[in-house]
Amino acid sequence: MSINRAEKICWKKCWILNYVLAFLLFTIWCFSMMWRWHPVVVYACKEQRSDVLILSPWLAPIVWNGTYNSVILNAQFHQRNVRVGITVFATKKYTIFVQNFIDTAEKYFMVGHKVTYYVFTDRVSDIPAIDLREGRHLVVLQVPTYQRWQDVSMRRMEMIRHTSQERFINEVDYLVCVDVDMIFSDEIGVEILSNLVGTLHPGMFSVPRESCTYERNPQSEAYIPTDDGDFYYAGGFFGGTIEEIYKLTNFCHNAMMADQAKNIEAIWHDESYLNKYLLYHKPTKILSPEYLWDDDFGRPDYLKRRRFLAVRKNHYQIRNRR
Ligand code: 5GW
Ligand code: MN
Repeated sequence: MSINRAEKICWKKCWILNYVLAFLLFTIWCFSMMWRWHPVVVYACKEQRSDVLILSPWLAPIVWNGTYNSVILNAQFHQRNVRVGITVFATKKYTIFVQNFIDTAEKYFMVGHKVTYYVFTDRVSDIPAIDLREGRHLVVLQVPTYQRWQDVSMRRMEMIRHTSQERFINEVDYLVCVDVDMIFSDEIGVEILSNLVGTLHPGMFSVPRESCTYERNPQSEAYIPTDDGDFYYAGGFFGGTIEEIYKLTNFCHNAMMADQAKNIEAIWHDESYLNKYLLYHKPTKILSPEYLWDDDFGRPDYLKRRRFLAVRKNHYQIRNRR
């Protein structure tokens, strides 16, 4: 009888002990999971933005400072050994911008990744030899001189389309196509890479769509009705995979040629055709104006970084004299 009672107490104790043990193990497991995820979650959410739109209605991320983690993204893109091409046009006097553009890009653009600069110019001998970091190359490509500046700007589409088939497809995975009268003044990395990428125009940010400077002439191939349009994209910064860039530049060039045959030209030249394309072929990623800023637009609160800045130029000197 007494032995039986002793056994019962022992079993009771064992059950309590088991519960305590299970609870302890569960707590340890919880802590280990927290430890595992803690740094990432906290770091990624450190500066979550609530002051700006960070997701488009079709669920494309809008890239702002504080919305991504470069450590994670760099690891992802290194794993894929991604090669990035950057195209820039410098004809006539615009060759003077090349040195500063590349010098600052060496400091800030895709640091640690494989980069090829493609400089299109009509003055090959004016392009300086520039020291580049390891894994980075400069390719200078000869292009014709166009007299009208509108043609200089618009013909970029045709030349990018042509070179996509000829070279880019064999040499790089992503292409970034930008203006040359710019400098890099903060980091621009793989957070900008995606299938099709447009950049919000710094001057048209937060403007209602009916006030955006889309082409409003129904005769033009770039026509966008006043009750349509979402974002207004800048002509000076777009990107994507070579296939997507081919499709984009092919559309823009063909649309320009169709308009030319009708003797019309869209209000903002290549930018108008780009906006038409991106309205009906939605970008998979959108860059905030951090990626294309001009100090003429001031220093609004939402702008935490100025990564790619327009160089102030003397319009008369740079454009009108030889
Ligand atoms: C552009 C306007 C007037 C006269 C000349 C040009 C011009 C532009 C040029 O002579 N050479 C040249 O290479 N370009 C290319 O077109 C540059 O890559 C330049 O960044 C781009 C767009 O022209 P921008 O930068 O003058 O236009 P905004 O709208 O940025 O001022
Ligand atoms: Mn420019």
